[in-house]
Amino acid sequence: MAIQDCRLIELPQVHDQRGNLTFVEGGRHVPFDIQRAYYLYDVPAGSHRGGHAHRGLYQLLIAMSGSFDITLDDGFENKKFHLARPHYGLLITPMVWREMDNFSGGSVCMVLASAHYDEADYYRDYDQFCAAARAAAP
Ligand code: T46
Repeated sequence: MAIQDCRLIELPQVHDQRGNLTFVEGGRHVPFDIQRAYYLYDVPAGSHRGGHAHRGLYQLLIAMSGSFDITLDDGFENKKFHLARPHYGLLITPMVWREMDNFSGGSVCMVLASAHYDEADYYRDYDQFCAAARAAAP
């Protein structure tokens, strides 16, 4: 897995006079079964989150409200995304380091994940992550 596999996914929107509705179906709009949802909210101005990579987890990050930046790094290259609309999700594949910052006031980040929480799936040390990513590269 590499940074090229991470991408913005445009989700369906149903518009009518009552507002908009967006939905996400596992295996259809995202290439994994959804096993967990969690959300980041009440994030103080200037906060940084992330600072880790996952060994096997796939995730879709959605700015449900407000906006924030995410920088991805696969040990070889970086790519920065700005999430600001709830009908776009950022797919993050395994073995990609992520850093999140520039949260706007009142922002909410919802994450759909391919597995239950498992601390053993995390790389939380950047040097260790880079060594593993480079060792696994073809
Ligand atoms: C990611 C970004 C976008 C749980 O107990 N269950 C959970 O499902 C999660 C996600 C976290 N936790 C615990 C683990 C830590 O003790 O909550 C605490 C804070 O987690 P963390 O420091 O990893 O939070 P973030 O915002 O830096 O990262 C999270 C996810 O962990 C991560 O997978 O990609 O959001």
